[in-house]
Order: sequence, then structure tokens, then C-alpha cells
Amino acid sequence: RVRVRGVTIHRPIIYGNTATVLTPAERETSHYPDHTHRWTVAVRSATSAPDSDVVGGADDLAYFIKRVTFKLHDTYPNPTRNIDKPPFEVSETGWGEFEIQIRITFVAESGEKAITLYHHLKLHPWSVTFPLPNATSVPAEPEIPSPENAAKLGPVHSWQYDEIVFADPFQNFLALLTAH
Ligand code: SLL
Repeated sequence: RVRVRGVTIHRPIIYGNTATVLTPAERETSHYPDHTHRWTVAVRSATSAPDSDVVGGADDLAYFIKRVTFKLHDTYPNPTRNIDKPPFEVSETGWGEFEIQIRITFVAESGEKAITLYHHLKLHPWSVTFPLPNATSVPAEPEIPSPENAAKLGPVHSWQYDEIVFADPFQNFLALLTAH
């Protein structure tokens, strides 16, 4: 196999999470009454199709990503979640924020080593920077809003842009990447 020296090729991604507060009805019917949020952590493409406004397509990573492993907090059953096809995401409910290890494994023909990213699962909105319109005072310290106020603020989004960089790729892998 031949490496193409001097070539680097980038693939833009976003990774992170969304979270919403469980409704009182959802909490009542849950097997886990202490869970307060539903969340999804994901790795998505940051390349939008030319004819689309949608960024974060789920399907357009599988041609070079074989597996994404999300390592959750040990309080979760089977905390190591292997996702072998798009969408590369895990949805769960829970009560706490924690760091998620995201390991991306590339297709075998790439000859590339897996990479590891870290994402702090974010459940709580920043109530300091987004005070409610009818708040009587802005808290001096970052505070976790009450579930009622958090629900009013809507879903929390915490995403990061990054680029996967392949340097001196194998010729066949470069061909695969540029064909997409
Ligand atoms: C904290 N250091 O104390 C963090 C840990 C863990 C969150 C947060 C458990 C869900 C389950 C869950 O939400 N763990 O029991 O399945 O805030």
C-alpha cells in the first residue's frame, strides 16, 4: 500500500449533546424516578449537502468511520456503547453531567489509528447568561435552574466543531475520501 506523502485531507465533524428536561408525566412513568433529563450524544458530519440547509447529516460519515464508541459514566448499565452504523449517537435518561469519552474508529482500509475525543455532557442551561424574562434578580453565581425554569428555557445544546485530519493517507483511502 502506498502513502500519498505531503497530502492532508480534512473531514469536518460536530460532536456534543442535546438535553431536555423530562416532564412530570415522563418522570412518573419512568423506571428511574430520580432521572431528570433525556439526552442524546452524537458525532455528526459538519458538511452540508450543497442543496441542503441541514448541517449534521447522520449518514455521510459511515464511508470512513467504522465505529464510534461512547463511554458513559459507570452509573449506567453497559457504559461502553459501540455504534457501528449511523446515526452515531446514544440517547439516555439520567440525572447528572459527566465526561463522555468518544472513540472514533476508521474503516480498516484507511490504515488510520482510532482517535479519542472528550465531551462534557451538558444538561443544565447557563442561567446567568440567559436570565428568564421575569426573573427578579440575576444570580451572582452560576446556579442550576429549577426543573420548571429549565423546561421553560428549552433544550440545551452543547456542540463542538472539529476536523479529523488525515496526513499522508494511503492512496486507496484518499480515493475513497475524495469520491464523497
Ligand atoms: C455527578 N459526577 O455527580 C457526576 C456523575 C452521573 C450521572 C453523574 C445515572 C443514570 C442511571 C446518571 O445520570 N449518572 O442511574 O442509569 O453529577
